[in-house]
Amino acid sequence: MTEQILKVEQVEAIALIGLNNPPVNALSADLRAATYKALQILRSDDAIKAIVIYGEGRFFSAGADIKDFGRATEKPTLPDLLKDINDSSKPIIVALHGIAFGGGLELALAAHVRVGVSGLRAALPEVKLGIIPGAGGTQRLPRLAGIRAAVDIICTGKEVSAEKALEIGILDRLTNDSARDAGIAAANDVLTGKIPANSTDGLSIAPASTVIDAARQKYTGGLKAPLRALESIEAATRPISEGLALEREIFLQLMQSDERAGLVHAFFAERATAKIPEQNAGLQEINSIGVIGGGTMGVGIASAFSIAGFPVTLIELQDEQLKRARTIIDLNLSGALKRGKMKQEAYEKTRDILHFSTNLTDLAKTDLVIEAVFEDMDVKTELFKQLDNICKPGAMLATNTSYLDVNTIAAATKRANDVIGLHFFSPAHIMRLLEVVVAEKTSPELVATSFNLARKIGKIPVRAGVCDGFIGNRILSRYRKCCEYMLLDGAEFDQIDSALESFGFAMGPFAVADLAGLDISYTTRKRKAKTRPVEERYVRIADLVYEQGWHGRKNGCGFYVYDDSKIRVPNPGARDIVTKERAMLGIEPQTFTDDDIVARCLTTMIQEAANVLDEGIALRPVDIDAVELFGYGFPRHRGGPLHMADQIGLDTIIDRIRTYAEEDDYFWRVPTLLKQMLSKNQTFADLNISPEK
Ligand code: T1G
Repeated sequence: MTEQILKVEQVEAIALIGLNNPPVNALSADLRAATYKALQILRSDDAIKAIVIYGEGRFFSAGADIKDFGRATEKPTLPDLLKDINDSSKPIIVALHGIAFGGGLELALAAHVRVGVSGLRAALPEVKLGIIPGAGGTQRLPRLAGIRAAVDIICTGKEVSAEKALEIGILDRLTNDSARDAGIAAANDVLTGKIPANSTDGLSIAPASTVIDAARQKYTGGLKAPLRALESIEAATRPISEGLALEREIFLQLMQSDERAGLVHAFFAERATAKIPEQNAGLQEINSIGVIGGGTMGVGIASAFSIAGFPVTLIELQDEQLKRARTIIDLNLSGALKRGKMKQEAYEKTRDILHFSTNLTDLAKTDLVIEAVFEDMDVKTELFKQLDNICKPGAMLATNTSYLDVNTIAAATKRANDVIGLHFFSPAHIMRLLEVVVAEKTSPELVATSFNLARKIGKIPVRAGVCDGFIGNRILSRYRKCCEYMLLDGAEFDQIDSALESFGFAMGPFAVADLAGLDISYTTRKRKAKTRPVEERYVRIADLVYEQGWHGRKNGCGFYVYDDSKIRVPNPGARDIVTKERAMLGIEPQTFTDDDIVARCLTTMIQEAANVLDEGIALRPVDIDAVELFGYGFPRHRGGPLHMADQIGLDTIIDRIRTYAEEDDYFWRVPTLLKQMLSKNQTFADLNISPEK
């Protein structure tokens, strides 16, 4: 094991330890044990005068092995290993390239000299996982870079460039060599006295209470980790042993928190969705993109591909609409440039390869065409018939429909295997989720190609089957209905919004409805009225609000009244509508606590998610969590509805559904899958490991 996981060699008086634990050089128990042992052997060898640690492969290290979280830590722990490094009688030089995150960076901070290779990205991202650096980061980073920089880096988890790391004292030197060569050169300079080798733990720093106090005011977003990190950083002015002990105590406490479990689940969810049955299918070459429709979605999709450097042709019916689309795409591209998502050169090149046309035949040679026109089946099928005639054989044809039947759209062509759903979320150049909707005849190559493309444009693809609303909108529709029922039955709309916002959603459902435009949802409801089951309760409140001419934020009034500052105040007229509607239906308003509101919403999301899973619309529970986290604003630290279902317990969920069913046994029915899981004592996490039920 030692030989494989570490590459140890000697160059004259210098020993080299190469970390070799693909794919990310995670500091697993085996790697720690091997490094600890190698250091002992090398230190006892008189021929060795200095030791270099570097990373084999793509980068230095992504830090502790996140898969080990929640398990007992095997010895030596990372703090043990790092203390051993700091206390080493022989100088230890760490050479960093690519990525040095979390425990990887902490390892370097404990060494005597740090040399970086250009392009290095350093970070202590632990707060993003609900914990604080647990191997000296909160004590050693302040000693090297000062409290202000440490607070900024640790409380946000943000990345620091190689240049910045050099400037603030994390690095002693920055080079363009390979990490191994840079390490050897630095070790030679240490041995000849050109670079001093210092013990970080021996450094002391002055208190900076104003910095800490200001940060305390800033990190009040409800997450525990940034505030606990501050507590630990504050202790860096004390002797190192005391600071390290406090850091460890906080770290171990946070390791047990729901916040940590949720954030780690979200980390793995982001990556798990890529594992699909089609992952080994061949890829189609996609070098040009056509987008049809210059509305919000079309413009966002065109921007997303342009930002990633693809040549894009956008089609609209009229010059006027094209002009508007061009202006917005320009704004999106310059925004991406400003945010550092694009380099200047790429920005200019992209603008050169962005075309606008009113002529569909301009897509004749395009590799991928995405339709983002009006959400109407007749309009879409007519367009796909035309595309079938215009597009070259083998071109990939995608619809951005958010709920229509992709099988029917595909059947409008004579090449259904070339048709797929690519459901983007608005604003499409920002939102990370992409539902890849696989229709009956969609070829595996198309699915694999879509996943590959999604990654290239920075999206998180989730595989979905065909049904009304796919994964996300189907669950959203249940959630909204549940909120409307509570509104009619006695909760006020602003209470529902604020309860869900306190839970962690950026906006509650009624504020979202105002933002999206009450006119849009009104039209959708009217269109769906014919197919609405007669047994289903229908709440007219949103219709009545719209019929007053209140369209939401766009005309300053909806459920709320908005002034120029966009501060919302409940609309008394909307309140009045609610009261009258309750009275008209003879409903005696009941009291809902904030907890009741959240419990009902979560329960119905879980209920619908279980049906989505059972019908095979989603591959695994984790795919549903990913959809909710990356497309629907489900709070990341909660991990997603099915992660929460496991925490709450299936028996509780089922009990809740049965209790709510006493009011409405059409809406509240226990899904078959939940009953089966309960009888087999299964959790959703079990289904992630083994997709078959
Ligand atoms: N542990 C375990 N697995 C990891 C991992 C880690 N730290 N980092 C990545 N992976 C897996 C990942 O799940 C994926 O697996 C594969 O590696 C490739 O990753 C004591 C306690 C490093 C920038 O938070 O930010 O140190 O899906 O697809 O795009 O204080 O991974 O292939 O099966 O993301 O090139 C702090 C998290 C740990 C770093 C590489 N470290 N990782 O991105 O590849 S806590 C982090 C990342 C800690 C100490 C504390 C990124 C990356 P699979 P990938 P990538």
